[in-house]
Amino acid sequence: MKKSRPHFPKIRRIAYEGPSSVNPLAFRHYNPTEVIDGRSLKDHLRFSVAYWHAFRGTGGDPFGPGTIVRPWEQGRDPVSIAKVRLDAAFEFFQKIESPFWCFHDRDIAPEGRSLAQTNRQLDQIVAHAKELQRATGVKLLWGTANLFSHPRYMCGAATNPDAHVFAYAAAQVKKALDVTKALGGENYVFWGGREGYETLLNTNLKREQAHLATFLHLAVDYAKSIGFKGQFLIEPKPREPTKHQYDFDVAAGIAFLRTHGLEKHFKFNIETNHATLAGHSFQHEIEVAAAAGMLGSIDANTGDLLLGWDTDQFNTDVRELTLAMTSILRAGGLGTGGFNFDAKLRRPSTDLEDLFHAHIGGMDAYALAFKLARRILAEGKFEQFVAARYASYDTGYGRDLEKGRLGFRDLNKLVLTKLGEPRPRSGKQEYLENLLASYLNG
Ligand code: XLS
Ligand code: NI
Ligand code: NI
Repeated sequence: MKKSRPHFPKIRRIAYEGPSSVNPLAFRHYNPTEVIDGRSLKDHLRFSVAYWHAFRGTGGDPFGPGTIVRPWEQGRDPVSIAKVRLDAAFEFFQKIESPFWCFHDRDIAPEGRSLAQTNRQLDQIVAHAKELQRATGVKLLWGTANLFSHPRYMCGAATNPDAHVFAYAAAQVKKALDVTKALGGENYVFWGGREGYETLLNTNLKREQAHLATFLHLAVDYAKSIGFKGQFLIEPKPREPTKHQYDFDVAAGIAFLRTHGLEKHFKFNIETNHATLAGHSFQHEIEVAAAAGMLGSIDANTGDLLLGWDTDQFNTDVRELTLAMTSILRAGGLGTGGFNFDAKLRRPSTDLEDLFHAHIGGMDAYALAFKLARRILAEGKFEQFVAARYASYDTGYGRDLEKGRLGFRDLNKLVLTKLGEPRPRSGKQEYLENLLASYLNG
């Protein structure tokens, strides 16, 4: 492949300089080649850059247009621009030491006048992406289809009241699965962008949910037919853009998948900002998915608790990430998943360099959280506390109870004849919070 001139000429590959470094363009905690338990940190963390934010984000918001102008966005032919943009992106992935990237079909290639033309354009870009992946070693964490931006999807895709739109969305996802497979994607994500409703006055909720399930079954069948082995992931979000989205949170997602016989085929892609929009903590959503054996991947970002929407900021809150990481590690990790920075620059962050600062901050925070969580788990103080807290279920009548050997009559007799009144036992929250702080603050 011919070498073009660099798109980030002033920035070299970001190096690890250690915790005492004051260089803002260096890693302080993320040392990609550091080997832990026989695996490099790069392989443990499986970071990914989100193409839509990093390379299609312009800083636009409902109150004004974009502010971010990239030097490579020049020319008339959208397909040629898309190719150069991809070159810039892969230079960035390498310089920021990200082993993966993620995209929506419409982020990487422009929509044409017909689906056939759109698909041809997508094929051209995918061929180029394949070449760039080969040349750089950067891999595809997941692909997905944008079923929410085009006006045809204003009332949903799989849940659209018009079967014609359902059919169109199916055709689009068929193609998105083809290209995700062609690029070796390790997962495929369904985020139900407009799969919900604005008002129940015009909505048949039961029928829409059944259509969504049908759509997912068809996707599973098609993936099988083409030999796509990637993991399917549902990304829950309670609202935005619609008022109510069917994949509200992980618990609603599990209920939906089980109701429709889809639970074997899906896991969850959990996004921090979506968790908090649903009124949960990030760690809560991870625990709920892990308890069901359905923890898949992470969309790494954060919201702003003073704002009620998906602000998609880079997360540098080591406390929150350490808690999340302990739950992830305890669950056995993310498997084929990874940490995808579904996060964008603030509107006034217009320098090319800002893209580096943003990802360095996110990667360093996750790397530090990973190390802290490993220490916490290795020392096992919280695990021991929690185990002791439930110890009454390990022996005697507590064990019989867990095994289903006792009924209400037995328990009633036990209390009346032997046990009497339970003694209060402290939950020791403040002690545990101090213990956590001692790990975080050294
Ligand atoms: C939007 C979602 C979206 C998905 C991919 O809120 O986070 O970016 O991750 O469609
Ligand atoms: Ni996301
Ligand atoms: Ni989001």
